[in-house]
Amino acid sequence: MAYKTLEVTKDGGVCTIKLNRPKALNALCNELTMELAEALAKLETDDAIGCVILTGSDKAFAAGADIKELQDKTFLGQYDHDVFGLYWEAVARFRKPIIAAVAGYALGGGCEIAMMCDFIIAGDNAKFGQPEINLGVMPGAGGTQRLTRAVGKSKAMDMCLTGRMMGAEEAERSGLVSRVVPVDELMETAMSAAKKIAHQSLPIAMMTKETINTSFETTLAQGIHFERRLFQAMFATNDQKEGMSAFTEKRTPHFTNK
Ligand code: DAK
Repeated sequence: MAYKTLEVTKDGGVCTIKLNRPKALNALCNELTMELAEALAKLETDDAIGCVILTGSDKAFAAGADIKELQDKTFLGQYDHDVFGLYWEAVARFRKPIIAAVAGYALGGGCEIAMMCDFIIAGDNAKFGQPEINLGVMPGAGGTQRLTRAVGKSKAMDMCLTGRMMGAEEAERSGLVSRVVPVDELMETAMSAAKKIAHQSLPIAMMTKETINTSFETTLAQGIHFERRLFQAMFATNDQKEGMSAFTEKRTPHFTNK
């Protein structure tokens, strides 16, 4: 299906979703937001896809929510039609592995969406920020919560209160991104990571993701309990048998997602 604000391509178990509103630096308008949620919903049940890459252009991953659409909104307009709450959360709710490949600006909602992905690979020109305070508001799609969990209170306060941007090197040092690569190697690096993931057992990768995400919602003891149960449950899969047989037989495993 063709989208107006996204380019969606598939290659070897990986789907790449490229945000595509270059003139507005990929500002997240309602149309883009709804198309993104629709694309992810389709991928959720696409058996050929084991990993998704969410990316933008070399200049901007996304410069935030579309301020031109937001400026005249009222409280009830936001509350009754909570487009962002409803549809951006589709990224956080997505059950398969999803990588954000970020070059250029990831600001406001752009930074929030990148943080909803499982991990972020950044080009060396990436700039992360929650500059909403400059607009007379604050982050509204998880920025105050996810950024704080990623980089700690001091840096989250600094970024949300001053609105300053964080470069790629600082973002890696602070734990916001998993790796930084030259921007012209960004997609190649993200694709290589995504293909590696897509060739694993999908249910095992999904349970791994679910378990790591659980660590943000539980006590340590509950999280470890959850991990142990899922680890034990993995022994009910063919893929556990295949993975361990392949190791002992010194061959590459062939996972069937069963
Ligand atoms: N919205 C709309 N248009 C944008 C935009 C944005 N966020 N960012 C850039 N653009 C447009 C510019 O207006 C300009 O369009 P024209 O004037 O050419 O028509 C074009 O993109 C190029 O931008 P610039 O000329 O400004 O380019 P520069 O290289 O000079 O500057 C910049 C790049 C990224 C530093 C600058 O564009 C900038 O500061 N952009 C705004 C960044 C920002 O403040 N982002 C936060 C947006 S607020 C919610 C939850 C969450 C949210 C909302 C609701 N609910 C639960 C209800 C989230 C809010 C946000 O994200």
